[in-house]
Amino acid sequence: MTHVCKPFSHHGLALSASALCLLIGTAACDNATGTARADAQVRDEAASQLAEDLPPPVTSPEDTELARQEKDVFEALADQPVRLSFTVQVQDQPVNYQRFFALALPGELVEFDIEVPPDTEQPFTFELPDAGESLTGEAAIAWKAPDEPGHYRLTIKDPNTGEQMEITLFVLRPLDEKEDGVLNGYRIGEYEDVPLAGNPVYNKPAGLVEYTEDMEGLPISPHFTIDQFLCKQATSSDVKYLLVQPALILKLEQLLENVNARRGVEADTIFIMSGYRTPYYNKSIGNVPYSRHVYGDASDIYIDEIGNDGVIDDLNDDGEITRADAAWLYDMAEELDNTALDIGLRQGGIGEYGANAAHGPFVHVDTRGAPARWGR
Ligand SMILES: [Ca+2]
Ligand SMILES: [Ca+2]
Repeated sequence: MTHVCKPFSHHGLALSASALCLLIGTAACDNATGTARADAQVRDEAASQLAEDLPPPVTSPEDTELARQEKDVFEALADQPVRLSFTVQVQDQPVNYQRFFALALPGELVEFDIEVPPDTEQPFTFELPDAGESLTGEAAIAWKAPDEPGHYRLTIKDPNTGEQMEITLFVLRPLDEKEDGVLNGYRIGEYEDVPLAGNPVYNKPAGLVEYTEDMEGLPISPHFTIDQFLCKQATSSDVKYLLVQPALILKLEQLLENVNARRGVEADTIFIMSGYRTPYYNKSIGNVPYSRHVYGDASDIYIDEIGNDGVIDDLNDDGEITRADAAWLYDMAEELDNTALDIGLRQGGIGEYGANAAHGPFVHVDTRGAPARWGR
């Protein structure tokens, strides 16, 4: 096995590769065919075919209650700094948020590389309370994920500034434990065996995050919690499964920051009307099989800070709640997507949706890896 740890070069410390590794293996949408049109925004025919197709669930009183609960969670977190002065490459994605997350299969090595700021004197430390271990003197670790699916905490501390990054590692439940479309009593359905057009972003996921009730309100980033992305399907199972990709959360955090800066307000989160969908649920609402929602990198969203009333706010300040408010959010998402590659984010799809009997105006945002536009 090749270790992926890298030498800590910042202070010229010559630690061996093995000393740098920490291995704790045993521890601890609207119908696009009706509304989308081929215009300059639709990059190509393939992109338009990938438009998400079905309306999400009705906005319900439960959604409104959920929004209120989320508000409480984020108000409790509001005193903490959102961004740190150091960046960590978490599974090759740059992260400088005070809390974030990573996904791994049981036993998988997960890489964390600190981009140590210049003039750093004392070495960073890594603490793993679930494993009862702590290491100093490294700028990179490869963490061997525990064998048991669940969530584990890693803290990366900068003793020079007192700053720290909390990372939740979700050890996934392998999808091959699924029997007859059901995993631990929760219906998943069937993923497509063959990726669309051979594109690996449509590969069947290897595992899913195991969600239990004690994880309610568990933050995965400064402004999002894991339960915001749960599938809306009805179930009697105590255990649920979902997938939420770090690339999507990085993009939504940046979008929220941009929206707040533009509006001069501090919305605590973005309302996630629909995040993960099991293939079973996705099929039941008649959506296209290769929806990005089943791969965990799509979200149907709106900003609902004012009133938390389950409806998009008057983002364009014209005194009305209309599709123009979704258009305002679409423009913000597009502006971000157009510069995504420059700031370490993944490009993806954006769709605009007006209100109908089932839902208010919203925008679809995903991180499929290439631009796609629809809905206008
Ligand atoms: Ca509202
Ligand atoms: Ca408006």
